[in-house]
Amino acid sequence: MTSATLRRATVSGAVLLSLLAVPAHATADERGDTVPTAATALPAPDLTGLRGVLRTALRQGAPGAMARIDDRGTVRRVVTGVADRRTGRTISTRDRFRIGSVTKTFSAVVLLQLVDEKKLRLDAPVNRYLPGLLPDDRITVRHVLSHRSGLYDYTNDMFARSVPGFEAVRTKVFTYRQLVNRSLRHARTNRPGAAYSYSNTNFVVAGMLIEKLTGRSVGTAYQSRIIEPLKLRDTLYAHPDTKIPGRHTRGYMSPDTAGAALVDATRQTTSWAQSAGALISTTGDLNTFLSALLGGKLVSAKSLGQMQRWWKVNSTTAYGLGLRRRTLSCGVSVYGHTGAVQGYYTYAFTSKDGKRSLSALATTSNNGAVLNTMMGTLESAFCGKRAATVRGSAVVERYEDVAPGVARD
Ligand code: REY
Repeated sequence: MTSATLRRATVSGAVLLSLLAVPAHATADERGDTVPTAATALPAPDLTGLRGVLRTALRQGAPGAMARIDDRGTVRRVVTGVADRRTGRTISTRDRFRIGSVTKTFSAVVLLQLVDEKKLRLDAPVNRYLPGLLPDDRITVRHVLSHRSGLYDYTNDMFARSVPGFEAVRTKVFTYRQLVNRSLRHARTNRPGAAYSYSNTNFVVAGMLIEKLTGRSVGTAYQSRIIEPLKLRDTLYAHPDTKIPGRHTRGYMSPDTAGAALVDATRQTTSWAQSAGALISTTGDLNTFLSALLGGKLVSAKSLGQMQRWWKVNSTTAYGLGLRRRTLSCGVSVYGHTGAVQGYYTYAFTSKDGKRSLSALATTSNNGAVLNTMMGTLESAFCGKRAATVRGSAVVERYEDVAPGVARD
């Protein structure tokens, strides 16, 4: 069977993995998985495929979907659907939206800058900087930024019932400590450092570290350390304001009960997330941010190396410090994060050298089908026509970026 026939056939995850080309000069990382390091040219993006992915997301219930690729100065934009179901305005890549956990990469960058400034040590206990905060002195800053602290994700029970859970916190303003306390009511998920378990609590602790070490709010830290230097004119930390200022797309959460109306989730404090997920941005700004990060413009080479000490999560993904690596069906690895706040699913990833970036958004959430479909935007943007496909849509593994129970099948 040729690989072309294989790609047309129904491909299982195992077969798909055997199609991944791993060059002989791959390096072993922290957990021993292999990563291609050669700077091979990327295949051209497949814009027809990208459009198909976005249309599928619409069919599956997203009111709007869009993607923007920035590739060495060339910008490509694909949009479908509406920014506002009431007015019917077409969605635009200039629209701002809630980026959810892509915020975690911003928080990690601020902390790595503080490491560069010798104000923070990755292997020091969190409790050295925030005395008595955590019940275990062995939990380090590195454990927190790599989701290996074992701190339970308080959003699991907060959003066990998606719509009522959301409505209960939509306009609430939490202190960081209240969020950490919600986590500490539960047993830890693992011994410090021993296992990866995605948890928003980690990046609430990250926010507390930022505020303790800078003496200013996280919003000020993002502003002065990332947003201003990179001139990200559409990126802002509005917490605890409920509005998205300026031109933006609305976000619509899927209801828990089939057939019920979509919930307009645009207005919310996002206080349940804060430094774990409350930033607002655009596809263009996210591409600029990730290109700058992987291009070495935000943290020192040493710190960028620390952010890329990978912990294997599954066969195709690994987590560093506030940064995820995904290996796509064509063997290309991409670096970035995903976000899932009510009404908005975001994918923001860049190539190893930061020179090609993709940011994509679907304006719905609580819809596992759309979440998985949107992963196909990475395949189209970085694998082009080499993306493995099954009956026209990109082959992707199940989504594992958010806390258990976040996506719905
Ligand atoms: C929040 C719930 C999920 C989303 C979360 N988001 O941890 C962080 C991220 C900041 O990764 C909500 N899901 C939804 C549920 C599931 O309510 N029961 O999909 O709208 O960005």
